Amino acid sequence: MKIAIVCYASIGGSGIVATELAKCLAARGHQVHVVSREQPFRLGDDQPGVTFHQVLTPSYPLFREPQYLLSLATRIAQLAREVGLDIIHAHYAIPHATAAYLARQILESKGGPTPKVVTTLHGTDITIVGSDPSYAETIGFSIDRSDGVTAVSESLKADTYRGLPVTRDIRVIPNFLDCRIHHRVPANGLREQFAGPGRSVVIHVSNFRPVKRIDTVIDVFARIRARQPSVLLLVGEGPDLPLARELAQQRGIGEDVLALGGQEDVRQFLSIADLFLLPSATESFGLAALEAMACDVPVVASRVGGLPEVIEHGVSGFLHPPDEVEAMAESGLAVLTDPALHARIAAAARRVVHDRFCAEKIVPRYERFYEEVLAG
Ligand code: GMT
Repeated sequence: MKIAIVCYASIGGSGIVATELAKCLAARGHQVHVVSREQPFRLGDDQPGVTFHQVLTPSYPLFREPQYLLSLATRIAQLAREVGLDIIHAHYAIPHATAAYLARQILESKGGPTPKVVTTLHGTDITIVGSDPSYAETIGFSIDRSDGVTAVSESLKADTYRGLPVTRDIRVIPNFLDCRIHHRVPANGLREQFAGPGRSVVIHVSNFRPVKRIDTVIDVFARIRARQPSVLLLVGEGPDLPLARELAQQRGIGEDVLALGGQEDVRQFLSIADLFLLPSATESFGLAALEAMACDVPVVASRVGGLPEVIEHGVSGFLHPPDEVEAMAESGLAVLTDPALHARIAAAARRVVHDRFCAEKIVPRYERFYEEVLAG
């Protein structure tokens, strides 16, 4: 098949999943075209079977706003004509589902062959941004007009019907990892750079937006550190990172909260961690949690959205209501101070990833879905 994957290139789960899907589909013999504003950071320069197509959005002094939707739709339509696409797969509905819909309409109007549009819903494209009254009608319309729609969890599927004017079928295809690559790697002295003997390493990886509740990350960590010597590694960038630093200083724990910025290979840092904190307000799936679990790191997370579809409380991690900071700290302390419990949870977490969320289990489901959509 000839497939265009349309996605965000910035550090974020939807772009990561789209890029990994592109690589896996190419490895399975498909011709894959990635369409984005910049090259996604996990794509790498020389990916056999994958071609990157940059979307250029010219500026014009009259416009204050970049017209990305229009340049993206135009680029997709051009690409479809150039290579004869079978599928346009839009990851994250805003504005990708709308751009794909427009591109298909343009192609249809010219009477040439028309690719099918598949949209994958990822999270805030539905739960926070997409259901905002400023967007809901157009986004709902674009999703409904896709030829096939998938969501990354049952929870997100339910949120879509609740929050948007969408009536069509939605297939749940969960996120995945390349398990051959994504696992615990040797530490090679990295841990000693952050924590001496007897100290635990707690980690949080995100794009530091309000939905990640960075204040709660600091709060839970402060409670853990008061009873167990530990450091907190913050991996990623985003608007709330300064808040994390400020709160850590205010609480007098600044020297134990280390911001490492965006990292291309998060595995290295997950592989030296003992505990992952994810107290998000909402999380349609929690790819960051899955990455931690694949590296044998127990996760303490909020019981929200799709996280219960990934983590079983007390078995493969811990889930608490987002405001139960004390309970999150207690679960964190339990795994950090009880090596047998830590080993049990880490092993169960790794098993969950291997049994349910490896690429070889999930990518064929996307292929079958494409075939169904192409068959109409
Ligand atoms: O929706 C977002 O906030 C952005 C998106 C992203 O690109 O990082 O994250 C969502 O998609 C990920 C990949 O499917 C999921 O693992 C995240 O849980 C989800 N984020 C939220 O729901 C907050």
